[in-house]
Amino acid sequence: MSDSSTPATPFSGLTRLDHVGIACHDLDASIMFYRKTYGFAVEHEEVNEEQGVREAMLRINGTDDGGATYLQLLEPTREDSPVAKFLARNGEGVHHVAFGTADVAASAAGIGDKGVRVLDAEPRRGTADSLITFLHPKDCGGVLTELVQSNH
Ligand code: CMX
Ligand code: CO
Repeated sequence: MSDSSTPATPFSGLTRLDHVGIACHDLDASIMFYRKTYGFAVEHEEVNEEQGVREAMLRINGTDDGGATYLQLLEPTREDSPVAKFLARNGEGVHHVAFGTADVAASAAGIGDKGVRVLDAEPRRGTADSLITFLHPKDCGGVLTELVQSNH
């Protein structure tokens, strides 16, 4: 039996669900839906020009490592951005899942060794100065997957 107070870290270094990313046309309307329907509050809002998004993080629950699990609502800021392309093709809905790690570069390197394409050679700046990278959805059963090293 493992000790439930010290969860084992899998070889990938991924230890929790950090967030589910949801593509939307209108960030404010989407925030309002989650507030009215579930009572979820925005913890953080920003524009990330590199990723081409205006976004809000809604905190759902805390986690064992002192981090938290969020919904990330994403509105595109330009037509050539990943989220704009996704919306044009699929409409609003779940865009990606993101797993938390204490070391995004190490996790990405290990996962890359399994034959999964890592989309960023170097981790990029994510929400609230986190470090992020993405795995190609075609190598992950159709799921765009993000790895996040949070800055807390
Ligand atoms: N989930 C699942 N599949 C997806 C997808 C997604 N979010 N986005 C694209 N795809 C699929 C498409 O359906 C398409 O499949 P088919 O070839 O079977 O038709 C294929 O991937 C290629 O799609 P595309 O529209 O031509 O898109 P690109 O190849 O130009 O880009 C991707 C796809 C994943 C490389 C790009 O979206 C990317 O780099 N994403 C990572 C960055 C990102 O998403 N940033 C926004 C979020 C920021 C944040 O979380 O903070
Ligand atoms: Co994300």
